[in-house]
Formats: sequence, C-alpha cells, structure tokens
Amino acid sequence: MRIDVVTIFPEYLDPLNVSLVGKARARGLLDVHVHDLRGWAHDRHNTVDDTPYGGGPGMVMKTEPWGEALDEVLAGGYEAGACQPVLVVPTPSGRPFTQQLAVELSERPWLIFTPARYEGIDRRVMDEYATRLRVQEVSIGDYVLAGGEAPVLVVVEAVARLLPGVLGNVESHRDDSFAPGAMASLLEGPVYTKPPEWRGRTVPDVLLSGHHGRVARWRRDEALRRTVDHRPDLIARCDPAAFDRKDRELLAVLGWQPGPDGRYEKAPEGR
Ligand code: JEE
Repeated sequence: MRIDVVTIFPEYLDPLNVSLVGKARARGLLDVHVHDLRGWAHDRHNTVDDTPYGGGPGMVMKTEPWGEALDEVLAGGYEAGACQPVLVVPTPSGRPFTQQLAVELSERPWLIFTPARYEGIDRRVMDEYATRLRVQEVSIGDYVLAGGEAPVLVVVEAVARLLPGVLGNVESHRDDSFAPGAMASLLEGPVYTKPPEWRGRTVPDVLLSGHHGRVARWRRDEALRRTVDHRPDLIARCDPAAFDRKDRELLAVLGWQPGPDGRYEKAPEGR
C-alpha cells in the first residue's frame, strides 16, 4: 500500500517510523511519503491560510497550495504505478472512523491524507477532487482537536495492522471481525500474566485452573459486565440470539431484560 500525507507539520508524522507502522515500512509492506504543504505556498512567507469569507473566528486554509500539492502528489503516485487513490480528509464533521472503514481503506492500494490546521480547508478543494477520486471525510471521535495530524496517525495505524503480513499471526485479527460492522459484539474483560501474585494482588483462580470451559465462561461474564458498564449501547445493538442462557442470567442480574423487539434494554429502576 502507498500512503501520501500532505501537512504543514511533517515532523508530527515522525511516529510513522516507529513500531508496527515503522516495521511495515521497513519490510516494504507500506510505502509512506510525507510532504510539506508549505513547499507549494506562493509568497515568501509561505502563507497557506487566510481570513474566512462571511467573517467569523480563525483562519481557513487556501485553495491554491492544496490544489498544486495534490496535483503533484497524484502525478507522482500514478508515475510510481499506484492507482485508484482515496483522499482521506480528517475533519470534525467527517463520517465516524470505525473498524469497518479501516477494513475498507486497507483494501485500497493508495491513500492520500490531507490533515489540516486552523478551521479547515476551503470547501472548493474537496469539491474539486471529489469529481476525480474517492474523497472520504472522517472524524476519529466526538471531541475537538487542533488539527488533522493525530487523526492521520490513528487511521494509518488501524489500517496498517490489517495489511497482509503486518501482524505475525492470523489469530491477532480474530477480535476485529467476529461481528460485522462492529469491532466486536462485546468489549474484552481484564487480562493477566505472570507473576501470579504482585503487591498482594492475585490472579483470579479460574485462570490458573486449566478448565478451558470455565475460563471461557468467566471471560464471557467479565466481557458482559464491562460492556454493560462502559458501552451499554453495544448490548442494546446485539442480536439477542447471540446471548446464551448464562448470558441472559447475568444480564438479568445486571438489570437488563429483553424489550418488546427482543433486544436487550436496561430495565427501569424499581421504585
Ligand atoms: C481536522 C483543523 C481544528 C477545530 C470548528 C466548530 C468544530 C477545526 N475527531 C476530530 N476532532 N477534531 C478533528 C479535527 C480538527 C481539525 C482538523 C480534524 C483541521 N482542525 C478545528 C475546530 C473547528 N469547530 C464546533 O464544532 C466542532 C474546526 C477530528 C478529526 N478527524
């Protein structure tokens, strides 16, 4: 996979040289090119922003540097044999970035990221490129960042670990995909490793018991508890057929009951 990133803060992307993504690059599985947008600025101050039409706070990134940068990056990639680029545009108003979108992006040969600063990029730039290529505006979550570089690191890491040959064993993908759309139908419970006692804290006996069936049941119970606490929306979204008798017993103890449509919902607090 080829990845291009155009940014006014190229050094913000230095973490792409580290760990999983860095190794994927070193092994030739990922070809990353980071470009400085200011190289396409027109004046001696390397200006890339201007005041917003219609007034209001902040600055907006100008059309011309982005247009010339993207034309040159596109030409360079096509020359190098890349094709079917997707323009990935981080923005607070983008489509939520999910595991499903990570899988879709991981199946493309070429991603071009345009992390912005200020209040974002003049709308005409993406309107223009949307006539020529897939443009995917994404948001990594419901909070406000100062720019799109951190979202690029997030998206690239989520995509890179899905590329063939990047993760050692196929087992490592099991949790991503056992429910379509969602990352997994339930959150994972706690995990432990040696030593068996640390600062007086022990590991749950069942995990040392060697009873695979009991271990599986304990993990399932912990997953249900954690999901009820942190992501009750995931319980409500689950196909109720996915819950076995023991799941249903625990959910009842935790105050969840099947609603009129069969899906689970939090029972109203009693008097
Ligand atoms: C890209 C500039 C800063 C801050 C206006 C008005 C928006 C832009 N999940 C995510 N959060 N933030 C981003 C993100 C932020 C960015 C850029 C991505 C480029 N900024 C910026 C504020 C505003 N605000 C009130 O509603 C919120 C615009 C992001 C992603 N991906």
